Order: sequence, then structure tokens, then C-alpha cells
Amino acid sequence: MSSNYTFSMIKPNATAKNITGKVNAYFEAAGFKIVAQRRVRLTLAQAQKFYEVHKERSFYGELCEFLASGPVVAQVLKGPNAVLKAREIMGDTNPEKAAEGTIRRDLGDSIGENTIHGSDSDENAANEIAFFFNQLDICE
Ligand code: FUP
Repeated sequence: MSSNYTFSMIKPNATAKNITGKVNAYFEAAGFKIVAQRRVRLTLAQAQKFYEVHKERSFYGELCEFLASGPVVAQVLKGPNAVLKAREIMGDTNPEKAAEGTIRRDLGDSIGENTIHGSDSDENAANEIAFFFNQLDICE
């Protein structure tokens, strides 16, 4: 059975544009409850740790530098079938390929600066939630 929780993170291109409320509105309109949220600026070392799963990819260096370039907003979302449903709302990694009405299509700037990160499995969601939050930070 899939989990009711997932992790999402608003990226520095979106915090720079002050559109975190706009992003949140997509999740809330789709029935998600944001049960934890934290605005934080990661160091480069923390960004490298967060994106460790991508360390073999050609764009890893760039990706980590971008993530550490400004504040992010880390979030725990609660809703049925959370991982898949949240990724649906986010849209394709590349904003140009993302469906109409998705966050990345409407608010993404490029494949790297695509405004939002979402966990791709229940296991990664649990790890990514634990990276930013304690159990006590999650309030339903
Ligand atoms: P997603 O699961 O949709 O976030 O996409 P990926 O796991 O494939 O990629 C992780 C992050 O790497 C994306 F958010 C953006 C970045 N990326 C690039 O910068 N270039 C690429 O070609 C692919 C991904």
C-alpha cells in the first residue's frame, strides 16, 4: 500500500520570485494538506548530501550549486497516494514538456530550475522527510 505522505521542496528560483504561496495553492487545491514546512538555506555540503542519489549524473555539480544558491521551502504533504499524486501536480521534470496546469509548466523556468522537487518513491520520501524534519515538526 502506498503512503499518504510525501516530501516536496520549493527550489531557489521560486523563493527568489516570492511565489511560494502560489506553489502551495496547487497542492492545497488538489486536496493535499501541508503538514510541515520549513524555509531554509542549505550549504553546498548539505545540498550535495540531499542530492546524493544523483551523484553519478553529469549535471550533479550544477544541481547542487543551484540548490544551495538561495532559500528552499521543504514540505511534508499529506494526501492519498501522495508520491504519485504530488508528482502529477508537479508535472514533467522539463517545464516545456509538462502538462498544462502543472506547477512546473506554469511556474518552472528550465529543466534545472523547475521550481519544485518531489520524492519519487515512498522510501525516498521517508529519507527526504527525515533529512529536514523531526516527527514533532509534523502537525496534522
Ligand atoms: P524529477 O524526479 O522529476 O525531479 O527528475 P530527475 O530525478 O530526473 O532530476 C532531478 C533534478 O535534476 C531535476 F529536478 C532537475 C535536474 N535535472 C537537470 O538539471 N538536468 C536534466 O537533464 C535532468 C534533471
